[in-house]
Amino acid sequence: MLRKYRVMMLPVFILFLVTAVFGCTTTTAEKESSQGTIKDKFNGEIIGIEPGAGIMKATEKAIEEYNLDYTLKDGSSAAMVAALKSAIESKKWIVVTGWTPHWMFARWDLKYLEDPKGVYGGEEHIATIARKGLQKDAPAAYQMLDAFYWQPSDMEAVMLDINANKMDPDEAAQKWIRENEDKVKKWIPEGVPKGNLKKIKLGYVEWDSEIASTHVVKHVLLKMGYDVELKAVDAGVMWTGIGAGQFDAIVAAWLPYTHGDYYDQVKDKVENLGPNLEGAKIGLVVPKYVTINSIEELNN
Ligand code: PBE
Repeated sequence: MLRKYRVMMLPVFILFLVTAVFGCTTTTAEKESSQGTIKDKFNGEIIGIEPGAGIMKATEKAIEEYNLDYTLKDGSSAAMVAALKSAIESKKWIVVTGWTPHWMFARWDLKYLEDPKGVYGGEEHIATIARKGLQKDAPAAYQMLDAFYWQPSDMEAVMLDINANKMDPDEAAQKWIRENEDKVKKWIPEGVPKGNLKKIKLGYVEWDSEIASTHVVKHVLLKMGYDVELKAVDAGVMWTGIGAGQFDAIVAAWLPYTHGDYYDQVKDKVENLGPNLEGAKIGLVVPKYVTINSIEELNN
């Protein structure tokens, strides 16, 4: 009886074994396919910023040119950095629209994905643009804006104070001015009349880099005795605004590429005072632990 029972149980046991082994194999296989492609690891998403930014247009172009099966998420620069931070904390893969100068490169180990098709346009500069007539209305301010020129490391110092050290932009700008008197002195003209215009209106977008530069310029103009009004708007409004003379100046023109289209629409109506910073760059940025190196690999 006992023996008969054992013989009967044998197929059941075998069935059990087979199920266990196959069951296990299936689970592993399933796991592999869900972790599988590069695209899955990035959740099929590129984390973008404000809709009007040049880098958003460039990324749409990149999606087309590299045939990327990805969705570009828009939002804000702050939300992009928050997503990057939380991905890094859990070592997840993430790809964001990024730019230099930016404090995030000092804070985390990041890299640009190579862009063999040159969609993001290579190295560029940030220019100062004035409305026509500013030179006549506020000669000293105009000359200061024309002379304003600094290094990426200067801008990064201000950005880092604001973003990593949680300093107020005005405070961070004043601190940088205090610590860089020699540089600032060269921007302030001597013996040039202030002119009839007492209040200078600067337009900008709340990108971390532009918050830094615009606040530094604001405090230099205040030191010179002008009133200053800052107006935070989006990229399109900043450009139509300077074209229409609603702003006296902007120090946030990323050229020749990122804001190329915007600039072309107003270039006959404004005065380009040239670069205030050289060595700027935009592109797709990932944490260094991400094992791909090129935009082309995003589809793998
Ligand atoms: N940015 C920062 C801007 C210019 C400055 C790269 C986000 C843009 O894409 O328009």
